Amino acid sequence: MIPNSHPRAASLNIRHKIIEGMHKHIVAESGLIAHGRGEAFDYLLGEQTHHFALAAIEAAAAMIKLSTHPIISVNGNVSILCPKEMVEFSKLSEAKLEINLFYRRPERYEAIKSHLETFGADEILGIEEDAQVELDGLESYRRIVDKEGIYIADTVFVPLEDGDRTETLKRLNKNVITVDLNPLSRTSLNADITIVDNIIRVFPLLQNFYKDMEADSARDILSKYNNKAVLNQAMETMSTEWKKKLN
Ligand code: PTJ
Repeated sequence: MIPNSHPRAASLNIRHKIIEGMHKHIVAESGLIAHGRGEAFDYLLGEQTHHFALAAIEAAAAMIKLSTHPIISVNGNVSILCPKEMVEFSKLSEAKLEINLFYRRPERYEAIKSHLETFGADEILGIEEDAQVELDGLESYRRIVDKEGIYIADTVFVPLEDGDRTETLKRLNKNVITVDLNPLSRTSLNADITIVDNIIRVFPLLQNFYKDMEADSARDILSKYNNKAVLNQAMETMSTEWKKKLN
């Protein structure tokens, strides 16, 4: 039990959610390690959403708004960290959810599906064996995708992703949006839009930008967006934010 008065209570409670998720087969064992790496970067960012992340979230809303077939790729960590907000955004934007796991085990697909259904998800792709096809040029299990989902998507939102699939999706000429606290990961470097922020803070902001955005302003926002500049600003912020603690 974590006392509410503990100065790190919020962060410790999230760790426990992730651990519980692993016991329920939603989160992969490696998901705990991935979470720890994310925590370290978030600490360097002062655990807050910065201006460069807001710019990327706004651009992501614009890209999804202008897409004809956007898909949200769902993994174990994201399912545990923000199921309600993700399902709400999927409904608002009509970007379908597709479960796509790096550590592919049938019981994880079932566990994630029923978990998301308790938060209101009604259509989840990636489950039906008959609908499965493979992406060329990718060896990991992430190559197995739904023929009604990622396979035909023009835009794929891949929060907390590994680099191989991001490179494959780009080779297949898809737009890639990611959320990754590590600005130097291969995914961050190769995505079209990299949101350097904790996924627990992203979906509500994405919803707000999305619901007030018209197609004309979406085009304007995307034409001005520069992902490399965003990554540079994230690195600069990580290398200066510590001064607030030490000085
Ligand atoms: O559920 P599965 O089987 O699909 O596996 C999911 C994980 C996350 C285990 C898998 O995709 C993986 O191993 O990912 P990586 O290569 O560790 O990359 C995850 C990235 O997400 C790292 O760069 C982390 O810094 C970042 N990250 C971790 N937690 C968060 C995060 N970024 C944003 N918000 C977080 N909460």
